[in-house]
Amino acid sequence: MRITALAGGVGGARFLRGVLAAAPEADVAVVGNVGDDITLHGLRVCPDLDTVMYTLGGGIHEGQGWGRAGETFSVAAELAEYGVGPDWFTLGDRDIATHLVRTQMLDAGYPLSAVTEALCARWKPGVRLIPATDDRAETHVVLVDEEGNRRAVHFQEYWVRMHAPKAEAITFVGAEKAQPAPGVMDAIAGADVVLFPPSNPVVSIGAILAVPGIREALAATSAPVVGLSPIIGSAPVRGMADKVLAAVGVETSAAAVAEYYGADLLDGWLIDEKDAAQRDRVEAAGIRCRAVPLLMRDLDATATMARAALELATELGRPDD
Ligand code: FO1
Repeated sequence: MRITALAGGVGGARFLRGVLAAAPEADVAVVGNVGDDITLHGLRVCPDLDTVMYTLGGGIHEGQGWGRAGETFSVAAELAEYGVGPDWFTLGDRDIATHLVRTQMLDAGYPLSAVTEALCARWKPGVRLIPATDDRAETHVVLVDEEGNRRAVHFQEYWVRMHAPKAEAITFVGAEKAQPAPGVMDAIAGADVVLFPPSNPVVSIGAILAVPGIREALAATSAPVVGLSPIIGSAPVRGMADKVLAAVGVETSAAAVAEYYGADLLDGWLIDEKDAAQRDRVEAAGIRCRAVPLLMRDLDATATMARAALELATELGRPDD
């Protein structure tokens, strides 16, 4: 079975571990978010691609869900001694090796998709990780800052330095000129099942959908597209989805996120049992809905979620349905 998943960072990567456990024989392609990418100290950092690569490759810092396990921070400490910032985004020594390899390959002219393939040759994540685009399409957040000035800040500054204050708008800078990376359209067209993991609908999945052609390919595919709500109750399981959903005028609820994606994209939607009362609203939007436990407490729970998503996809895929 060929599975294609659109994935952001921590939530997406953890869910993918469940997919691999639930369908060990499947051929899994992951279209990764590049909206979080940032250039720091001359190095290109791709947080969401690295989180998928490290998580599935066994190198992730489990507690954080990003960065390397067993990390040290000698370089960061030296940079601080030089007074070289930013002091709010710390790169670990091991992680810096990834950014050095990536940056020197990009500078040599390799596209990000080829760089990602080369990095994954070491980590062997067990999935084909493809960036949504080889072009730059960084997520910036429009807000009124501490001094009352309306300005756009890079997503990382919004999230890591400012701790996700009220956002007025989200922009994917340059996305309108970006092209899907080689392999992305084939991964969508050739999939038997497409999954939207419980990633951030706006700045992770949304940033991928902002690349022209990807949303259209998903709407056109005959494969069932099944998503899992990142919202349980009225709050995101992790991160700042509530803040960015508010910025795009969407209520923070499982049903509202399904409506945000729309029935042209989604065929099925898993919500947590706590939100079972919202099932009719999702079905009324033309999206098949099931209420199942959605907390990824451990690998077993995550594999069970993945199995539920694949079962719903199978049910949707049956022509008589
Ligand atoms: N998040 C933080 O809260 N503080 C950091 O200093 C930080 C550094 C960092 C370095 C590399 C990397 O891949 C991720 C890093 N993150 C950090 C997490 C990052 O903001 C998130 O992984 C995503 O961009 C949001 O999902």
